[in-house]
Amino acid sequence: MSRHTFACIEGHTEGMPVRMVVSGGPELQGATMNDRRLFFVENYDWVRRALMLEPRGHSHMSGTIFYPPLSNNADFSLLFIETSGCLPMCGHATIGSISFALEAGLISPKQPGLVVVDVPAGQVTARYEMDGDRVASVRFTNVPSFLLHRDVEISHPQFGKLAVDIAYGGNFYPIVEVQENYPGCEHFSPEQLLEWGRDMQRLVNDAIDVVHPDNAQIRGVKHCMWTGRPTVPESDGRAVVIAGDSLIDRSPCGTGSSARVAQRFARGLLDQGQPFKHESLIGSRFIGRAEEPTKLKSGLDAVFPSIEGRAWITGRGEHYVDDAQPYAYGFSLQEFAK
Ligand code: PYC
Repeated sequence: MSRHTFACIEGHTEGMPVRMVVSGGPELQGATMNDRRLFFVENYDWVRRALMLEPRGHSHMSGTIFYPPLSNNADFSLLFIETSGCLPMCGHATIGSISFALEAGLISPKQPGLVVVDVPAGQVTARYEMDGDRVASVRFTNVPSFLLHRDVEISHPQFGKLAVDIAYGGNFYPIVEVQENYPGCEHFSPEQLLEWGRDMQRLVNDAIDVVHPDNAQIRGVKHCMWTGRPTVPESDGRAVVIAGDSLIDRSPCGTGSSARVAQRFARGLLDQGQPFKHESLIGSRFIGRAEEPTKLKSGLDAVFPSIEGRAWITGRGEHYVDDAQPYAYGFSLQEFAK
């Protein structure tokens, strides 16, 4: 019989859960965080399942494992664990983990006000503001983000013909803007958007091979962004992001907002540095900015987006994974569905 204990900081970023494992995470092998992510997936995926799925988690759970820095200039490293797998990058979990690490005293940044984190997608730099001993906001600069395909025609079972942009912000997103056959996310229930978002992922993957121009290992669509009208005039846009089969982001989604910033910048709808206040399903907000234009190695135009948001610690937990427990390694209801 074996028993494992995971100590976690629990909280949320703009409403979206972040469970950060601070002790008990497995030792990983590999030169980069992406190599370590692949090592984890191969050898320790049970840790992700046990901590993200039921009965310890739920279908909208999301988390990270906190590790020491890999690069000399970094303050720490992160592995992202989700209900759907291990993403190369997760924006809301980055904002949450930086806030938690600072507030819990797990890091003392080399340069106050600036945190550098090694993540599987590369290195992320973030500026943060303190309010007493609380982190008031975190603004991270993401990996180069870009609009890969414009106006891809998709025949959706619910809406008929839709023109969909496919943009990258650390993950690929089909972005559905309001158009003749799609009136906006505010007209539909979260359950409908989830189901139709699953359809959209499948339809896009059937229609085109979505591949990162600089890294053929990054391919395929596992998310969908339904946009719509914001609930307050101060916001510039609204999005409901579906990830994998079962997750609806409660935040505006960090990588999704990065993809939307890149899409709008490429289409001339957003200027460099101009704030884009992006609202979520529940009305929480990230501020996205197109910080600096760049080019991919392949020559495609891209941009470094930044995403600013807030996170809160709601508690601390110890989770036991014990062979003797029923459902010790987690389950999702989908696994039982016909
Ligand atoms: O914030 O990047 C994000 C994210 C990805 C999936 C859920 N949230």
